[in-house]
Amino acid sequence: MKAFIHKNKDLKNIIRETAEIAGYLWQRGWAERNASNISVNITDVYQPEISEYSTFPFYGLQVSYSKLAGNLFFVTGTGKRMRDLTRKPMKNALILKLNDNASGYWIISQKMDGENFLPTSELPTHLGIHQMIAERESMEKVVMHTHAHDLVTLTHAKQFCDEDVLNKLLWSMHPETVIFVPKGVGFVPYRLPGSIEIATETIKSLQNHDVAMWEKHGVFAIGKSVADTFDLIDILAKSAKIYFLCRSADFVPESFTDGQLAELRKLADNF
Ligand code: 2HA
Ligand code: ZN
Repeated sequence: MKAFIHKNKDLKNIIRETAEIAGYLWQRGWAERNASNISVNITDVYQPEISEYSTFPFYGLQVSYSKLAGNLFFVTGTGKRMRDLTRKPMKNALILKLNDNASGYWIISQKMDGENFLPTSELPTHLGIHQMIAERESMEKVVMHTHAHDLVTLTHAKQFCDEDVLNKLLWSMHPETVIFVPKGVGFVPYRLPGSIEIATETIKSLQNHDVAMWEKHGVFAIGKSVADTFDLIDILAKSAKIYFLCRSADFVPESFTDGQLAELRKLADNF
């Protein structure tokens, strides 16, 4: 581990928490092979001197993220496994710093002559979301993508590929979902993973929600910490699971009544 990480308690805690949660993604069965990726904006936690990074490898970006100029991110690596990240975070994730016009980044956590790797293939979506967060000046620091299969399964049925239908279903299965995911989920129709198109649609969706469901692929969520972000997905996945358990027991769930939902929503408002 690089000396600057060792010396920074806050940064070490973020890395430790990400490693722990990466293990949960794997245990949940949401992170097969290299599936899932996480990025954390660590600009408030660490700012290196230019002499510490100017000689490191530099990579250009397809799109410039002007609001993120000079920002630093802890990001999982492309092709890396969440289960490996749990044991060896800095061999499976990296720290990058955007340049002053945000047209590219240095990877400042890797050895110049070591076995280097690039950030997640979903980097355009991650940076686009962080840029949206910076524009509206809200407090989220974390973007998480994972293949939460109960939620993905829902999006294989046309009838659920609709934001209102999805939210009614997910809120009606479990009280926690109304309380902890009051903004519900956004729905992003199928687009090629890693593309600018899917990034654009996801950013649009996350303007009004903390979680966006990608049709036939996975979910993207934002939060203040890695644990909080995981919790949002975990709660929604629980709702979907209850629905499928009812259906596999061969009955249609009764769901909450409108009155019960309204009562829960009031509780959520005061939470
Ligand atoms: O990190 O999940 O969508 C790999 C993926 C790409
Ligand atoms: Zn994915």
